[in-house]
Amino acid sequence: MIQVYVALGANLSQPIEQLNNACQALLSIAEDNSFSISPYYRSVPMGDVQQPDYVNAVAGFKTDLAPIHLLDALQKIENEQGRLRTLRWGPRTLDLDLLLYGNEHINLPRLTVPHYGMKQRSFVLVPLFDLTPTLILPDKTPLASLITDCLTAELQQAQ
Ligand code: PH2
Ligand code: MG
Ligand code: MG
Repeated sequence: MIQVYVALGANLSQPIEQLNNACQALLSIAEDNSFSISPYYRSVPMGDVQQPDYVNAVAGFKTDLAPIHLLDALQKIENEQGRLRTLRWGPRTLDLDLLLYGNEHINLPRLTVPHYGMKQRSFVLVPLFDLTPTLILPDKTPLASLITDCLTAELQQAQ
């Protein structure tokens, strides 16, 4: 059984509800009593596309699924929630990104873990820190060393 972390993001079609529904779906693939979810944060869109603010969070849970099967399960949840995505970096109803799969480094055509942008993104680092403040990343960086006031100030509590 391996501990995994998944980033959740949505900025269309009632984003908070999208995240609530995604949590129910993730709960059903998580090992019993292993699921936790961070607070939801509102964040300004990263990238050049004009689009609504995002609601972001991070979920952590344990699973026996192999990385590619976990990715399949995440993409199935995205599709079941009517994922709309017309543009790379553009607005979407639900985005589930696999951040960490234990301490493994995975480089497959469909899947790169750790997620390539996670160390630069406040909307990933801050909720991940809420869940597991003692986390050491696979490259041995303590998560706490990446958390700054400036980063935290980029986010607002959703709801
Ligand atoms: N996701 C993107 C592009 N830009 N900006 C924020 N704030 N949050 C996201 O989840 C996000 C983004 C593409 O996945
Ligand atoms: Mg994605
Ligand atoms: Mg993403």
